[in-house]
Amino acid sequence: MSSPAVSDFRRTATAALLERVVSSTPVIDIHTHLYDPQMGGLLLWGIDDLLVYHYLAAEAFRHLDVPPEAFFALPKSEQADRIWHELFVAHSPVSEACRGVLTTLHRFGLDPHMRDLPAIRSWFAQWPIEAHVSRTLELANVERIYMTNSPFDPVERPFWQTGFLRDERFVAALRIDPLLVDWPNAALQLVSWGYEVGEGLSARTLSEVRRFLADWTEKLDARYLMVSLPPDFRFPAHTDTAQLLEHAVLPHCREHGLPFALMLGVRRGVNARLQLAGDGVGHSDLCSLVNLCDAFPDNKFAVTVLARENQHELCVIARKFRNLHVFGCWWFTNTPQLIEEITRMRLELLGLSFTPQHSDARVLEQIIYKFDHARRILVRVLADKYADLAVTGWEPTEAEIRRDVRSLLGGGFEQFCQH
Ligand code: FIX
Ligand code: ZN
Repeated sequence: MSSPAVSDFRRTATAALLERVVSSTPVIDIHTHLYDPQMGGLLLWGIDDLLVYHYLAAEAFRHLDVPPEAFFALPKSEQADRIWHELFVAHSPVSEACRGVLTTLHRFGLDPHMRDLPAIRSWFAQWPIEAHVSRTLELANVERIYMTNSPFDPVERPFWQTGFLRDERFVAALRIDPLLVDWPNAALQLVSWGYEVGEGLSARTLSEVRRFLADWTEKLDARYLMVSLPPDFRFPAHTDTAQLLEHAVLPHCREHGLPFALMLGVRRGVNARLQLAGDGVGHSDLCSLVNLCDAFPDNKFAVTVLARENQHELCVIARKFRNLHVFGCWWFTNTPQLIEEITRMRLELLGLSFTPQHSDARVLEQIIYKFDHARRILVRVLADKYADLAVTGWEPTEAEIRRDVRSLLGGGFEQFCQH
C-alpha cells in the first residue's frame, strides 16, 4: 500500500490530467434546439435571446409584477431588459440559469461585473453570424450539434422542402411529438400533405405514416427519431400513442437502423400562461420503458428522464437492456447538485456506457456554459472514481483516460447509434 502522501500526489496528478483531457476532448452535443446557420432566424443567438431563455423567464416571473400576456407582448429587447433587471440587478444571479449567462459572457472575455446591458448588446451586434457560430463552437469545444427538426413546424418545414447547403457540424434528429401526442390533428396535417391517412389506425394509415417518416428521415438525413412524453405515457396500451409507436415508429426505426429517443416526464402547460416557461415535471412509469426494451430488442432506445425520482430506476433498467442508452441531465435536473449526483450514480451502476450530458441549448452561446459547468463536474466525479481504483493499484494510463472521456462526451452515443 502506498503512503498517504504518495497517493495524494497521484490523485492530484490524475485530477490535473483529467482536467486537461476533459477540457480538450471535443463534445458531440446529442440533443439541442439549435439550427444549422443556413436556417436563418431559426438559430437564436445573442444576449437578448440568452436573457429571455425560458429557464430565466420562469425565474423572473417569480418577481415580475406584470401579467404574462403583457410581458410576452413586449418586444424581445424589452423582455430581456426586464429579466436582466429582476435577475441580475435587483437580486444576485445565483441560480444555475443566471450563472450560465455570466459564464458565457466571461468566456467571451466580457466583464459581466460592469452590469452594462447596452454595452453587452453592442458587443454581440458586431459579429457576423458565421464567424460567431465557429467561435462559439470552438470556445465550447463542441464538434457536432444534433438539432431537433420537426416537419410539423411551419417555419422550419420550408427549409427542408426547398433544401439548402448543410453545415456538416449540424446534424438532424427527426422530432415527431405531434404525431404521437396529438394524432387527430397530425392526421389532418398528413392528409393536407398528400398522405392517405384516416383518423383510425388502419393498416393503410399506418403504412402511410411510415411513408411520411421515411420521406422525412431521408430529407433530413436524420440520425435518430425523438419524442418527449408526459408522465401518463403507458406501453403497451390501446392509445394512439402506443399503437403508432408499435406499428409505425418502431418498425420504421428498425428498417432504417435508427435509435428512438424518448424524453420522459414532461407535463406541458402546467401554467400555460408562461408559455415555454410553464412546463413542469412528473414521475414517469418506467415499467412502460421496460416493456418497450424487452418487446423490441431490435430497436435502440436513447432515454432521459426529467424527474429526479426516476433516475435510479432508469439506471437499473439500463443494466438489463443493452438496447437502452441513458443520456443527459435534462432541464430541471441540469443543476450542479443533480448533475453530480446523477453522474456519480450512473458511473457506479453503468460504468462508462452512458452519455452524461447534452446541452438542450435553445440559444447558440448556451453550449459554452452548459459544457463548461458539466465538464467541471465530470472532472470531479471521474477523479474520485479513478482514485478509488488507485487504492487497489489500478492506475489508468493517459490513453485510457482519453478513451473513456471521448466515449462519455458523445463518442459512446454515436457508437450506440451505429451498432
Ligand atoms: O422536449 C424537449 O426537447 C425539451 O427539452 C423542451 O421542450 C424544453 O422546452 C427545453 O428546452 C428543456 O431544456
Ligand atoms: Zn429538448
